[in-house]
Amino acid sequence: MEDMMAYLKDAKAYVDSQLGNYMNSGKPYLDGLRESINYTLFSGGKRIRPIFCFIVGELFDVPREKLSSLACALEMIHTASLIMDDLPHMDSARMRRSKPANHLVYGQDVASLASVALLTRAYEVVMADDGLEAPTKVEVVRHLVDTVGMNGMVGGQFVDLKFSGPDMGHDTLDYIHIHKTASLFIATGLTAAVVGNASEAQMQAIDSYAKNLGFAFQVLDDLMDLQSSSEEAGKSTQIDRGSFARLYGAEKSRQVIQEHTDKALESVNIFGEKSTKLNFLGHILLKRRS
Ligand code: GRG
Repeated sequence: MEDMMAYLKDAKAYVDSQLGNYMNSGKPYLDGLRESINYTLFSGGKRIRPIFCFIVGELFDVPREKLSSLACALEMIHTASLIMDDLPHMDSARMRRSKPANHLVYGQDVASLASVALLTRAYEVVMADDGLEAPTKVEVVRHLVDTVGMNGMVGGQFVDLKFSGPDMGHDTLDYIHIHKTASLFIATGLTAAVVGNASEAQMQAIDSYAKNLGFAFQVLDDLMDLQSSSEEAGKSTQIDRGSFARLYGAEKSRQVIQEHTDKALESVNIFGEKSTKLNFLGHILLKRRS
């Protein structure tokens, strides 16, 4: 357990330093834009997606350095989505990562550009990575654009904005959670597996792990949104529209979180002892408080 906590700390520090390398240069005119991007990018995210990416890489003996651009790209996409999600015409959130939301500091105009710039930078850093073979890069970027676009996070956000509410059905809520949140977990697992030349059966196992864990992650997020203060959660709470906890209550939410986490862990049994870190990740995500 102690070893794993040290592993997480070390992996997070590595991601932070690599992100710093990707974001520290540019034309002087753009200082204000870079400041806005870096404000949210370096404000204490847990770096769960990059860490998950490294853990999947380890299943196939892919060193962390080879996954550096991909891991950072995943964090960039995630952070871009947080900045956009917080905007007044979306969730209108006031707090993110324990600080005022990006648009409250830099304005809606700059925050919108920061989100799009960060999203675009994600694809750039993967495409510019000479350590990845060209066909691998194409496959990875294909996964990433599918994940972000209409059939992924953008679609999930649209359905959340337009169709969520107290009368929504289970299918609508499923659609939102899978597309808004689980899809980036799935892309994380599958892109790392692509770099590791995983077999079809291994891809399926990772897909199922990521989908179930991503779903459980969002339901727990909903529960925290309902039950925590914004200081505890480090972000605005009580604003979620498509919320499992709001629709079905705390008890059912906890049951669903446990069931999906169990399913996730079961899916990766095929990796034998190598699944230890995936199991650990499942357990700490289940226990998180922010
Ligand atoms: C990709 C720019 C872009 C847009 C896509 C806005 C949007 C469309 C989608 C919103 C997706 C979203 C914000 C989903 C919520 C996912 C979630 C539970 C986030 C919290 O993740 P943590 O806990 O946060 O990992 P930290 O701050 O630790 O990184």
